[in-house]
Amino acid sequence: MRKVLFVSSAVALLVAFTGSAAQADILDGLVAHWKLDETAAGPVVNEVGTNGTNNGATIGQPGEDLGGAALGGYAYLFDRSASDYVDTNLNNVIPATGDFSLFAWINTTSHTGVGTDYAGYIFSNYTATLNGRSAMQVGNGNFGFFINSNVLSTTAPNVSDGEWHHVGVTRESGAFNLWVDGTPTAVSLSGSISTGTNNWRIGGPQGAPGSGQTRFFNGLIDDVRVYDRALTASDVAKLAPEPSSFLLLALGLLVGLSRRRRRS
Ligand SMILES: [Ca+2]
Repeated sequence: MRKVLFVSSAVALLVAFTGSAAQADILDGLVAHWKLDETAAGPVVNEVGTNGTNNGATIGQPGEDLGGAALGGYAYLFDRSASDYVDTNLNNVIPATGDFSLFAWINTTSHTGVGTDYAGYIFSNYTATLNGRSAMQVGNGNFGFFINSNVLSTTAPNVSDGEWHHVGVTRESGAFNLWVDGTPTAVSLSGSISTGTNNWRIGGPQGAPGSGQTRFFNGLIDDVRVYDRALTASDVAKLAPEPSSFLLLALGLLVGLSRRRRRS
């Protein structure tokens, strides 16, 4: 029993250690971070700033951020038909024209558009009239980001339902990349993003449903992050480590510890 306890403790410590070590420089430039790990009603905690407000999303769902549910990593479930969303209470977290990164884990129940609407919004300040309205979104198989209604770009890779995908957008010196599962795709996108007016929301647009704004997300969202710099591929890999390499690392360290223990 003591050996089992030792091994369990060692694994937990090693996973915690490797997790924190991998995060050391991924905190640089982090301006907002919603882990969405809440399991009790209350504020939607932003690790580095103003907390958000939940409007209907189901908390405490199995997550996909580092460690997963086994280590306290939970996610929020957004029901499109109930118009769930989280208000970040922030309206300037993404700069109008400067460098930034926006990343999240998503697992869609359905990415099919509603009626003629295209998509489910992952992170959005969309309103029907706002100049500079923007959204990171998924819909009809594609992942994308837009600024205003006439500049829409999507990536070719499908974002399939019922699976976790790590998605994001970066802008560096005006050049955009869309990211799906660690792979960037350069896209041509222009326009200034609105700041200082409407709050950004996780999981839905601004405005009441039924007024043509039905682009609410349908599924799980986890670990939403905003940076004031463009993340590199190496940075993004730290946010979405290959499960196999993560497991192998933990197992390797465990074997090493066992050998040391046998010798002593
Ligand atoms: Ca989480």
